[in-house]
Amino acid sequence: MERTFLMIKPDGVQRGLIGQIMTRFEKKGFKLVNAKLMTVSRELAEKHYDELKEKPFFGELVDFITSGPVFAMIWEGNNVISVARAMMGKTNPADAAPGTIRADFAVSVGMNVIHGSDSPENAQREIDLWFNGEAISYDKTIAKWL
Ligand code: DAT
Ligand code: MG
Repeated sequence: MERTFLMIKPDGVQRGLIGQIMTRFEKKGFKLVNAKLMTVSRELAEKHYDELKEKPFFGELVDFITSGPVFAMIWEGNNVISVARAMMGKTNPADAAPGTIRADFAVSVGMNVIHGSDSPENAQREIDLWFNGEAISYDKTIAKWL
């Protein structure tokens, strides 16, 4: 079963959006297999966003991600990587389709509330980086209805 790494960024935590965002993924039928509220070191933020280190906004991005606690999660389900990205909406909330998380909860590209892995390779890399690869395996009786 596919797994992805999702993270509610410091703006989402400060604005009290953790519950509403998690509810969307629960209602969709995805399974939560790990989660934690945590502060982020610069080292972790820089490793996480390593692909963007040459971008002009990299310093601001690391400042932002380390500015307050984030809520890190691993979710499991069919095609969860691409479906979670679709539920999040485009990177810039101004371009995100109505009904997506970024469209409904955010207005600026810098503070766009949520991160989600963009490929199977990055999902595995990010699950290893943030959770040391650890997730909870368990059955839900509802699974046969999904
Ligand atoms: P995504 O988060 O949709 O995967 P990304 O990986 O390209 O987008 O960029 C990571 C984060 O960096 C993004 O969520 C917000 C920030 N960012 C991206 N492009 C930006 C820009 N042009 N100006 C400021 N911040 C930007
Ligand atoms: Mg990305």
